[in-house]
Amino acid sequence: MEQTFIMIKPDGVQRGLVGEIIGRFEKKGFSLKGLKLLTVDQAFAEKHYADLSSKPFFNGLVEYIISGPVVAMVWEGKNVVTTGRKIIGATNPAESAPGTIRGDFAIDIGRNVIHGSDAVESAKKEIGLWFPEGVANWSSSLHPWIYE
Ligand code: 3AN
Repeated sequence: MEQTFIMIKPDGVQRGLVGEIIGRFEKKGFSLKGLKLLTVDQAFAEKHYADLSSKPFFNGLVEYIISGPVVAMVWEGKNVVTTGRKIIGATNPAESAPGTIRGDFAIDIGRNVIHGSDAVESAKKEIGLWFPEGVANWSSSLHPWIYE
């Protein structure tokens, strides 16, 4: 089954949005496979955002991500990468639809509360980076009530 990497950024943790965000993924029917709260250092943040290293906002982005603890998670389910991005909403909260996490809880692009992998391949890479110890192996007994 498909997995995605989801991270609640420091602003989401500081604002007390952890429960709200986890609840949205849980209520959708996705399964939580990995979960930890940690503060990352500059080298780790630069690795996570390596694809954006040439962007003018890169340094600010790294500063923001290392500014406090984040919640790193692995969620599993059918189409979880694409559907997870829909639950999160557009990168710029000014354009994220109401009902999405960023649409409901964010205003500025540089404080957009949450990260979600943008493709199955990047999800694999990010899960490997953030969870080198591996993730839990369990299957929800609710599957027959979620999947046909
Ligand atoms: P997403 O997080 O929606 O996949 P990316 O991968 O393009 O978006 O950008 C990663 C992060 O970089 C965003 N979540 C946001 O915090 C930051 N970012 C993207 N574009 C900008 C921008 N124009 N100005 C400031 N920060 C940005």
